[in-house]
Amino acid sequence: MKRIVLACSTFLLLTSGPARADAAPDAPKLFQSQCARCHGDNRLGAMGPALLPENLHRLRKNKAAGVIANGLPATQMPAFGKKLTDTQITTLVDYIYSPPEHPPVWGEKEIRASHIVYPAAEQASPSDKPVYDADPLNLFLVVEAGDHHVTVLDGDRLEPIKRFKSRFALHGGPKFSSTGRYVYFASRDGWITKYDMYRLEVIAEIRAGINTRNAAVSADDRYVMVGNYLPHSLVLLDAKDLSLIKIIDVKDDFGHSSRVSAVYTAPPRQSFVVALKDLKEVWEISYADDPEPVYNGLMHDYQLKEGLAETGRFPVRRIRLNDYLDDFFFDPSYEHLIGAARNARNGQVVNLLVGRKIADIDLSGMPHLGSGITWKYADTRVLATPNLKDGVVTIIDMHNWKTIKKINTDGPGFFLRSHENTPYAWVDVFVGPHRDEVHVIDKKTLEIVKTLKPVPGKTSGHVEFTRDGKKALLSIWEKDGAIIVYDASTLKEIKRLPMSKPVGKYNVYNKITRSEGTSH
Ligand code: DHE
Repeated sequence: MKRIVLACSTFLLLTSGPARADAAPDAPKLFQSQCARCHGDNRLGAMGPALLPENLHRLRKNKAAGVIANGLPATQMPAFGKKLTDTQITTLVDYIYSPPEHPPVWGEKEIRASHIVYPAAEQASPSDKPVYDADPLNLFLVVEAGDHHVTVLDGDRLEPIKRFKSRFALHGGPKFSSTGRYVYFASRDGWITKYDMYRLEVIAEIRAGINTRNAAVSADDRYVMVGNYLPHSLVLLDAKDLSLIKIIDVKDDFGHSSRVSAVYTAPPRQSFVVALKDLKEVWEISYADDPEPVYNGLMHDYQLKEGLAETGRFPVRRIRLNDYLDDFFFDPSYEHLIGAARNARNGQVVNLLVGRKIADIDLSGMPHLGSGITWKYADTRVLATPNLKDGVVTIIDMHNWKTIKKINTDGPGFFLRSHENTPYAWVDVFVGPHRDEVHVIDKKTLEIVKTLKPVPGKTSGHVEFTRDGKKALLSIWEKDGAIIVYDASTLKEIKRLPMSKPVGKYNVYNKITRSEGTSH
């Protein structure tokens, strides 16, 4: 563990002189001379991000070549176009998109060595008051992917109160502690950052994986669980200072390992629930001091014996399925999880009490269940989800798991958001050609009542509401982007705040009260 007293701001020069262009380029040598100082000798990342196929899968090779040639504005990645030939750039691209000769290791030693506890950790006290006069529960965190920063936004005055540099490429929703005092961010490169929302300071950081999916915080505020693609592991951290508690290898009975698709907390069950990319199993890991009563009250003895692969602290209960379950979504009682099935024809409902699939649902394509939401509709509750492949929002009755309606949209979309106090649900469609549009759906009629085009030609997506549900904040996902604030009932624009590719935004109150209109 490192204790950092002063923030270190070293500006590293990437190059060691022009590379020779005549001989056939030697990729490893070229990498060592041009890239290793920032991206690590072993490509696992250092000041710059990791450069391994798993970490790069979202970037097309020709784009990567462009980044090497032209650099990345607002980062320390310089342009190599004048120093390297096209052949050398292609060689580097091929190299970083190839698996390394020796599979990278990220185990206990590496995780512990990455641990940083900042002075703020010791200074923070339970009696602290916020260092600002805004409502701490109506703050928003806005993740700005353009230059890898986070803005803390006052949700009443709609003004930023702080902006700080984040780790490279944060992804997924930051997870708040139960009072909203602390928040935990996860980056795609595996960095977990704990931030104090009262003092507005970073408390601690640790790199839990090489390529991380997401993180969850236990409802009792004691643990953080991190799910990784690389290596195939779950990493349990102490939420106080992010120190490592346990690494759980993700393997089945035969030793087949799996990437983790997603991990979430199920508060009433005092457990983490984990979806696996490569095994037909869902895992439930209890964080209760004594998990027996939780499981015993809910399962037959047979399932208890069958289901618990490990005993002792943090036992892994393994629910076997007959299809893979990717991303998923809980019902409000946390008894069911609703997941996409790999067959791309239907979704599946798994009952956590009995530990098996209880229904198939009509969800084809690629529903983005992590952004599903629910609301009361007539005498039932519905689940609604957008779809990453089809221009459709599917509405499902949660009492019988039947589809009530498919709302056709102008394209596939990522995020659907609402709030208890608003009659509308907002869905973006930016995966398709109408990336500048957002539909507003009436939750009573299940009809699109308005299509907004906030900035023609510019990508718009991801909405989050103020704690009272009266205002909706929408992102314009461009380098010179913005947050646009709307009156959630008149749908009129109130304000624009310039931001650098603001991806997601997260309201403290809506998250800690587990609002039905947002993700948790
Ligand atoms: Fe996400 C959340 C998976 C690509 C922006 N995304 C999540 C979550 C999962 C997920 C499992 C929930 C994690 C959580 O909050 O704990 N995302 C995936 C994918 O499988 C996918 C399609 C491919 C991948 O590369 O991983 C994917 N996601 C993207 C993007 O391309 C987006 C649009 C831009 C980006 O930053 O990468 C993106 N994902 C987001 C955001 C959230 C998210 C903003 C949090 C939404 C929220 O309101 O909670």
